[in-house]
Amino acid sequence: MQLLPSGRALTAGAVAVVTLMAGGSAAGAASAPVHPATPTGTAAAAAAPDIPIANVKTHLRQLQSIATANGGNRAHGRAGYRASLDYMKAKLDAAGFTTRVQQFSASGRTGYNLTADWPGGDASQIVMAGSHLDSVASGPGINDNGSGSSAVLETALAVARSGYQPTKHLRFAWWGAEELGLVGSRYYVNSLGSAERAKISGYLNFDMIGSPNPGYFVYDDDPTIEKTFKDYFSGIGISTEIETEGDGRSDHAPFKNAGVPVGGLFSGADYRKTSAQAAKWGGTVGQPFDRCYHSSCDTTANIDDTALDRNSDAIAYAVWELSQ
Ligand code: DTR
Ligand code: CA
Ligand code: ZN
Ligand code: ZN
Repeated sequence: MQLLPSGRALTAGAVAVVTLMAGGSAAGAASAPVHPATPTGTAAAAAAPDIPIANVKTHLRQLQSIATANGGNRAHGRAGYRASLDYMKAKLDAAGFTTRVQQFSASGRTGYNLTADWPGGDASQIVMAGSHLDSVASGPGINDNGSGSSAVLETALAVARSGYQPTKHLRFAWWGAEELGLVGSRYYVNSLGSAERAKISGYLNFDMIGSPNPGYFVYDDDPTIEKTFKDYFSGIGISTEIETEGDGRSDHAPFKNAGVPVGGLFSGADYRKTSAQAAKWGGTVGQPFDRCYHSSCDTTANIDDTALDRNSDAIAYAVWELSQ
């Protein structure tokens, strides 16, 4: 497998594309055997780009500033939530996405979902990646769930930067009122109708992916999605565990209940890390994966950069792999 200067591996097909574009012959330039494109010019698999952790952390700092300027939180129905959504939407509009804001009511307050469609791809095969954007009222919610929201945003921006034209259609989403009980995502799924729901070939959920004492958990729902994530992590030498507590605990649940294949990643919340887990992942035995879960200390200091980086790159890998 050929490596780019960045050290990232290229799939054999992508090597063929790079080699051909450089004027070399697909067969002659790569160390691994490369299957030259067929005469019909079948598109080679595109390799996901590295997601710059610096960019993800810039989004986290913005969300922190928004919370600080709005009573210390980004909760449903509060100014900090809408300001968080406006930040995300502005980035996506500038990058060429078709964005939509969906309004709903919960607990007597107005809530909002944000979706961003990347133009092109087969509209009957929609790959979705999403995360909840709201925090609890007691804090800024930087790990829960600024981490997922920022990583999904940066993956969407990487799609735009690379000019990726997948076979399937890409839609990214940021949900409101998850902390009230998956309200925004459930409202979205229910509002789709059965014909639209049937077009969603998979929904990938990211809720807490930068925990300070991190674990590497993969949702055990759709086997193809699960394998995609596990393949990524085994490729970088990180062992994973199945997320067994996740059923019903985040925004993949309404999609799963509607028959949509789902998957996702999780770095842990208030459960404590075992010695066996610390042996493979490092960190602190007996401490929670995130001791600031649902607390005011869930700030930009409550993030493990390595976990956030690895999970962000895994998101990009899965979005590219599942949309080819
Ligand atoms: N309920 C989520 C956090 C959470 C707890 N367990 C899991 C498992 C899988 C995904 C998310 C979670 C929240 O507080 O937002
Ligand atoms: Ca990265
Ligand atoms: Zn939460
Ligand atoms: Zn959450």
